[in-house]
Amino acid sequence: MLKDAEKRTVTEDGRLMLEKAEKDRIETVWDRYAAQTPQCGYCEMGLSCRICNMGPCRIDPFGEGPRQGVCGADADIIVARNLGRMVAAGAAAHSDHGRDLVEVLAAVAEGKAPGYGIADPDKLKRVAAEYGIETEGKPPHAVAGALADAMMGDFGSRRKELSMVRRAPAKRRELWRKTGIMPRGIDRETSEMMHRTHMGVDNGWQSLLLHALRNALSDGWGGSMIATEVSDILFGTPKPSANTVNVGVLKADQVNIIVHGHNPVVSEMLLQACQSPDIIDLAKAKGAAGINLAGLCCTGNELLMRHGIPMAGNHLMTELVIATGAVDMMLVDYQCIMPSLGKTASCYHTLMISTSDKARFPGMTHREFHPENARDLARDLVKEAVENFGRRGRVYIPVEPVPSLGGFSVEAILGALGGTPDPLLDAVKDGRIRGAAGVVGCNNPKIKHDYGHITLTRQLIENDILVLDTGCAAIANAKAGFKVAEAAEYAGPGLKAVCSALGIPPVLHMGSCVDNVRILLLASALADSLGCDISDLPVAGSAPEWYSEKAVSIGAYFVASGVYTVLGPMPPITGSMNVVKLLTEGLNDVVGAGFAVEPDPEKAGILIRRHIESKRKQLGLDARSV
Ligand code: XCC
Ligand code: SF4
Repeated sequence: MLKDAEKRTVTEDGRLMLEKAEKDRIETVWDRYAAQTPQCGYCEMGLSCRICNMGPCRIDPFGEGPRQGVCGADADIIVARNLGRMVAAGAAAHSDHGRDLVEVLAAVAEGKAPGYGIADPDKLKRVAAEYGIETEGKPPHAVAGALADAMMGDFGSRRKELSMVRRAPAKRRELWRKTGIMPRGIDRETSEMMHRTHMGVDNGWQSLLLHALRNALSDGWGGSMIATEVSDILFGTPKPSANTVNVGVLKADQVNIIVHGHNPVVSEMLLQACQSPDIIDLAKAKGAAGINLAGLCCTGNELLMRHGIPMAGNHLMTELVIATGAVDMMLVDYQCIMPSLGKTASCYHTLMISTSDKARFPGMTHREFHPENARDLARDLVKEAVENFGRRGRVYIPVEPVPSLGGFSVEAILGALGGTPDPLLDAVKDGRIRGAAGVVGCNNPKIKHDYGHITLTRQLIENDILVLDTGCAAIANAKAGFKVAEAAEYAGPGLKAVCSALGIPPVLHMGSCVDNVRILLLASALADSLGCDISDLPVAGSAPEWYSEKAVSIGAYFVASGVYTVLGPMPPITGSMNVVKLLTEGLNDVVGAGFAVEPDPEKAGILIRRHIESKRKQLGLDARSV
C-alpha cells in the first residue's frame, strides 16, 4: 500500500495520511478516480453533447460512426460549446462569490452586519474614486453604500464596459474593443454564453471561443476583481506575515476548527469567535489548551493572507485532514468542497457544518450564515466545536508544520519595492530576474498530488524567474518550503540576490483563486511603467494540476489579457483540431497570447522559460537560449 501512496502524492503528510486512511478504510478521491478509469473517451475529447433533448449525441472521431449530432452540430461546434459552458460556469462561480461580498458591503453600509466593518478605509476611498464616487467629507459607511451600489451595476448590463477594465493598459483595452471582446456586464457575458450555446444559436466555433474570452474577462476584470477588492476593504489588504502549513498545523491538545471553501465572509466571523476570551476560557475549562483555527483551500488562503492563519492543506488533502481524527468541526462555504466529506467525517467525531444558502452537502448540518446573524452564529458554532473536543478518539498528526510567508498583495509588493515597480523592472532589465510566472490552480488526481506545482516552481526559480502563486498551487509551494526568506537558496544567482536584498522569498503568495486578479494588476503596473502591453512582458501563467471550471475561466482571462498560459491536464478539446489550433496558435494573432498544454512540469518549465526569453529579446533585453 505504501507504493500506492507514493504514486498518489509527493507530500510527506499526504503519504502518511493516505496510509492512515487506508487503515481506517476511508475511501478517497484517488480511489474514486481509479474506479472511474478508463474515463469516457468521447467526453475526454469534448465530443459528447447533451445540451438538448434530441440528444445526448456523440461524434466519432475516427470515421465509422456519426460525424454530427442530431441537430447537425459537428465536432468543432460541440467542442467549442462545451468549452464555452465551462468558462461560463467558472466565471459564474467567481462572480457570484464577488456579489456575495458586495452584499455584505451594502449590509455594512446600512448598519445591518454586526461584527463586520471597513478594515481598509483608504482602499475603500481609492476604489470608490475609480467608480467616480465623491468621497471627500463623506463617512466611510456612506461611501461603502455608494460603492456597493455602483458595483452591483457592473453585474448587469447597464454599462458598455466594466468599471475596472480601466485598470488594464490602454493598448489592451483598445485591443479588446477592436476584437469585440470588451466585457460589458458580469452576469451579461455568462448569460449570453448560455444563450449562444443553446441549440441553434451560435454555431461558429470561432465566435463562440471569442465570446468565451469576453466571458472570462468579465470574471478577471469584473467578478473576481470585485471579490478581491471588496474583501480587502472589508477585512484588510494583505501584508506579508508568517504562517505555517500542512497537516501538522492541527494541534493534539487544542480544539481544532477548520474552514474550507472560498468566501471569507464566514471564516472572518469564525476567526473573531475563536479569539473571544470567554470562548477560549470555555475551551480551557473543557481541558483543551486553546482553540486552533486552520484553513483548507481558498477560504484558508484568505485567512492566511490577512491574518497569518495556518493552512492545513489543499484540495486533495481535504479528506485526509479529516482522517487525522483531530478536527472537531469543519465549516464549509462553497466551491471545491467534495460531496464525499460528510461521509469521511462520519468515521470520526468531526462535526460538519454547511453555511451557505446555495451549497448543501450530504452528511453535513446546515447552519446558514447571513450578514445579520453571522457574528452570533459563529460564536454558537465555536462553542459547539469546543463541546465536541471531548468526544475525540485517537488522533494522528504525523508531521511538523512548515513555516511560510504569505500576504503579498500588489500593495505589499510595491511597498516592499519602495512604492514603485521600478526596482523590480530594473532587475528584469538587467537580467538578474528573467521574468515572472504565475503558478496557480488546483490539484487533480490525474497528476501526482503537488508534483506539478513543486517541480515547475523549482525549475522556474532556479532559472531566475520570480514565481507568483495563488490557490492550491500556493499551498503546495508553501509546504515545499519555497516561501521563507531562506528559500532564496533554491533560486538562481540573480533572483537569489534580489530576494536576499529585499528579504523576500522567491515565490510570493498572492492569495486565493479570485486573487489571481492581483497578478493581472501587477502585470498591468509593470506594462504601464514600461509603456507597453501585458503581452509584451516576459511573463507567463500556468495551472499545472487544474481541475475546476473556474481554472478554465482564469486561464482564458490570463490569455485574453495577454499572458501566455501553460495548462497541465488537457482540457476536453482534442476532438476538434480547429479549436486546439485556435487556442494554441491562432489566439496569438488575436490577443497576443495563447495556451499550451504540457502535463510534464519539467517540460512546461522549458516552455515558460523559452517564452520569457523570447519576450526579453523582443523588448531588446539580453536573452538566454533555453
Ligand atoms: Fe479549488 Fe480555490 Fe482549484 Fe484549489 S485552486 S481546487 S478552484 S480551491 Ni483556485
Ligand atoms: Fe445533440 Fe445537437 Fe442536442 Fe447537442 S444540441 S444534444 S448535438 S441534438
